[in-house]
Amino acid sequence: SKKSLRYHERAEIVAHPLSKQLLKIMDSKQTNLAFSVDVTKCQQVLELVDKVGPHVCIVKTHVDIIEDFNDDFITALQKLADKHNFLIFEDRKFADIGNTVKHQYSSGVYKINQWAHITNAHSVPGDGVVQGLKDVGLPKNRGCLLIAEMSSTGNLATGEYTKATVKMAEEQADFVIGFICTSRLTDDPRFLHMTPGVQLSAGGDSLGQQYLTPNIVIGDRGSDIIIVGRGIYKADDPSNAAKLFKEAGYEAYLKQSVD
Ligand code: S5P
Repeated sequence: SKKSLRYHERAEIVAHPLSKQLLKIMDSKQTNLAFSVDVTKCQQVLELVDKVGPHVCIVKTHVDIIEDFNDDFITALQKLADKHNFLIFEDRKFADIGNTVKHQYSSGVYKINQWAHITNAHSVPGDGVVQGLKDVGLPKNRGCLLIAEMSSTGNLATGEYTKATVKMAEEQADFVIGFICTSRLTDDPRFLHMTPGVQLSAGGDSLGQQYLTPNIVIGDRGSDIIIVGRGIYKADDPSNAAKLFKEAGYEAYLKQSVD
């Protein structure tokens, strides 16, 4: 298992203001939990986020699954982000040429760069995808995660692809703040590692998702942030479930970090 710096120490080292802000939130709220609120009605999203907000550093959205999406929803989500002190991450997984993703990020119905602190992209198009997003993201102090690995069975983001993705991030570290991954990929403390596919016991779903526990992800695999969807929003008591994930993730962090 790999040792890492404490959040407050990393907050001093990182250059991107968003990474600094995120690490400070993680330090003060004692959480490395990101909540993936994958439900399909605005009201459901907002109610869940208000309950779970005290326990998380990030709320991750898939706005394109929301049936009654409207601009008031974004205003309400931003209010909750202020109230509970978390960042908003739109899990858009951009994967086209630079010129196209630039418009997908800033135009259309969702105008993601106007409200999402963080978004993410596949590295498969080459670094033009980052350049395009950066054009309209950096002026708003946004940050991007590159998808270096995936949690699903049979995925192709492995080996040389993962390595090339890390290199792409290193070359554009003014905008790329970290990775979606299943384990730590670099010891460079600037990069935040975020791992989906997390439940309180290992397993999977019927569509290829694979689950690891907070202790394995943070403790053994050296990731920084656990991303949890169904483990929280399908629970009878989402707030209590989030509290359990928060405690498990934070305990694993304390065990593997150096003071
Ligand atoms: O490789 C990945 C990358 C992502 S961002 N595997 C994933 O599962 N995700 C996302 O994490 C996925 O789109 C979903 O929003 C969340 C996992 O949800 P859960 O319900 O399985 O915890």
